[in-house]
Amino acid sequence: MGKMLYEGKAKQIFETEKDDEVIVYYKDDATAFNGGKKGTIEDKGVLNNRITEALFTYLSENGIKTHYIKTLSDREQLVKKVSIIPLEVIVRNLAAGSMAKRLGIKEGTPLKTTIFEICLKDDSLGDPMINDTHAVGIGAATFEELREIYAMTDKINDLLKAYFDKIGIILVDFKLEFGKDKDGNILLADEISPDTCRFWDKVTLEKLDKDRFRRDLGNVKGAYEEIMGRMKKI
Ligand code: U5P
Repeated sequence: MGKMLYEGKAKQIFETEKDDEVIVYYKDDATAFNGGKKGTIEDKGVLNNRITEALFTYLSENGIKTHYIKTLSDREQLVKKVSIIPLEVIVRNLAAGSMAKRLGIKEGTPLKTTIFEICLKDDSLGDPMINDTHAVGIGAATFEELREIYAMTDKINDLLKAYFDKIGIILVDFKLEFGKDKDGNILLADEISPDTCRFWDKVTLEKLDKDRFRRDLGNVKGAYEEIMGRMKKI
């Protein structure tokens, strides 16, 4: 494998022989609360690699441009090299997590419209929430790029909600990241997995995502396996 270009909390990025492709390696490490809580979840890297593979393939079959090229092994994907737009785009279909807490709303409360939030990707600042004019003002993206990102995000939300509904899962909220390829095209990047989404069982409302780790609910690996197992039925 080539030189490691970057190491994040849950993934490592390696160079390849081609300068426009990189390898993503999925680790078992888990962090929460901006690194304040650390642990490992056995086989999480394998599960998130496979879950992301299936979801990025589904999204690209439905017209979403993504960085995903192919899966190389249980923990490795080949992806297009992009320059990451330093924003985390969060979609909320139901109130939960930080928004429920910040606004004093009970988790699970329906929302009158889908909520999009953007946060600046900066660990040292704890990924602060910003608005569109902050993002443009500090040079993180242009208004045109934000328009395209929101249009893609809206379509991704519709596709993912429909997908998970078929396997008895409510997509409560999730986080996306986007990057630009060498030609300036905006591509969906990073991962979509139980690390980056809240998944609740439609009937029991059981949490099947990283909140089991964040909140010490136990059976974290089992929840990720449950998501993978149901996805295999599609
Ligand atoms: N999220 C991430 N990474 C972050 C912050 C949030 O993937 O650094 C995801 C959570 O998994 C959740 C959604 O699905 O974004 C909203 O998180 P929160 O703002 O309620 O914590």
